[in-house]
Amino acid sequence: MTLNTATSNTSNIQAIDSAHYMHPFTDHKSLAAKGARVITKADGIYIWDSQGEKILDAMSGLWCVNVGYGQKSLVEAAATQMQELPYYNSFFQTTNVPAVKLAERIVKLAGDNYSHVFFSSSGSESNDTNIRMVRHYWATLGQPERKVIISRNNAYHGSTMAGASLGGMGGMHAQGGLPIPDIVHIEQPYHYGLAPTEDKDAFGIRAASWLEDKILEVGADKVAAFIGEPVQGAGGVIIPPKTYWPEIQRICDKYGILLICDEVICGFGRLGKWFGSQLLGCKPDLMTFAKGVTSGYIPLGGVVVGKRVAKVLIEQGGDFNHGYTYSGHPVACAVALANIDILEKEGLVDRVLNETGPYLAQKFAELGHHPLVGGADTCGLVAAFALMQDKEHHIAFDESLEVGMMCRNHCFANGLIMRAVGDRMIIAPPLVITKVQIDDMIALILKCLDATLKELQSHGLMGNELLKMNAA
Ligand code: PXG
Repeated sequence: MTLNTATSNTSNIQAIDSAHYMHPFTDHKSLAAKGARVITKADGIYIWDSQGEKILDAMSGLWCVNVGYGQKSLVEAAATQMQELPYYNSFFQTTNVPAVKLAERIVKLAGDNYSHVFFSSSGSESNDTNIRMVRHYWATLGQPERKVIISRNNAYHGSTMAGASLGGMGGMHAQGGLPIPDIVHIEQPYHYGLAPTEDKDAFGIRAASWLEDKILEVGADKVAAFIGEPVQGAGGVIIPPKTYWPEIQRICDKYGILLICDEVICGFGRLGKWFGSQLLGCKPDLMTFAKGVTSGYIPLGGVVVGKRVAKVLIEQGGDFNHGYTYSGHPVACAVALANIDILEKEGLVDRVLNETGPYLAQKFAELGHHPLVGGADTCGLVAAFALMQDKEHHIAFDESLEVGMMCRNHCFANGLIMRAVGDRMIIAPPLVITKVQIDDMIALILKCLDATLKELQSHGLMGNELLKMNAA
């Protein structure tokens, strides 16, 4: 049976899927009951399922297909490289041309502060690398007790033991005895959720001050690094006030602790700059990347290493006993080079900054007039809003109603991929999206919001009805 399946084969694929394929982050009992949607092809910003349904992929796969689907030059780059040198490692004093070229190119995009790149195959692995690297850095400098890494609630830094520990997802910590030692968390800078009436800039400074509080609580001489996503992605697209990151930088500098920005989502143009930190006003010592570096066409990740860290590791660190079979994989690096070619030639990063990003911001501001929509906000081509039961009085829905899921199901049924994180609805469309396609996407979002509103009203769950129900 081929996977380019005809409609009649869908139920067969679903049966085999549920018999043999264990999916990530999935409740298999409920999936088996309805059957997985089988995605068979893709082009531009659209994917198709095995029933022939065309779906607007407003999540770029899983925040990664930055140049959109169907880019032939990426396929050609992979095929050519596979024929020439499909694999070789970089362990035993060897290297390969695509990895060298890509390291040089990423350092240039990152800017003056950086000199090296360490490659992995995913964001999770890269964050494992970060932990090993910062602890080795401090040990090399004669301060091995500087081990603690400070992260944030609801952060997402991957799903390995270290990645999930750095992350701040309660559901992940609850399984497998996490977090591992010496990782602590502070609250996220979620203005709309935590302090909607407070001045935004003042809140940004206050949220950053939680880092200083934690450093003092742990002891500055024990803190190795702070890690954060410039804009939190999987945690619900939390866009910090503009005062936040410069203040985080100031605090890290004050105590000499390393700053790690996890750019797995924000990197490679998502926010309108090559890296999110370039937009939001900080200069991390280490930057995690993955996803957009190859637009998801092939797995690749890594860490951009700042001069401060690289100098110590290279001049004094000796052997860094760490690396992966696929570090600097020639095929993945060749695809990344072709991907960066497209981003550059089509001017996609500037387009996000100057054209599609501002246009999306304007459209999301308009969405804010919908009765369900609270706190609509965008940054480049990530955007989110909260579904609110009574937005005038800032009353959220009861969590047990799973209103986000309700809305997401309407999206699914109407040919739109939009994610729900609790009651926050989030998008991150491919960077090739045009203004006309943004209009189409907004029209679909509105349709799904109206359908959600109707469903809520039909259950008497809007406005005063719900308040009455809660009081009863
Ligand atoms: N850091 C960040 C900021 C991420 O978003 C990772 C690290 C881990 O990357 P890998 O390649 O190991 O998956 C990610 C991944 C979601 C979702 O629910 C988001 C991610 C992965 C899975 C689900 O939005 N981001």
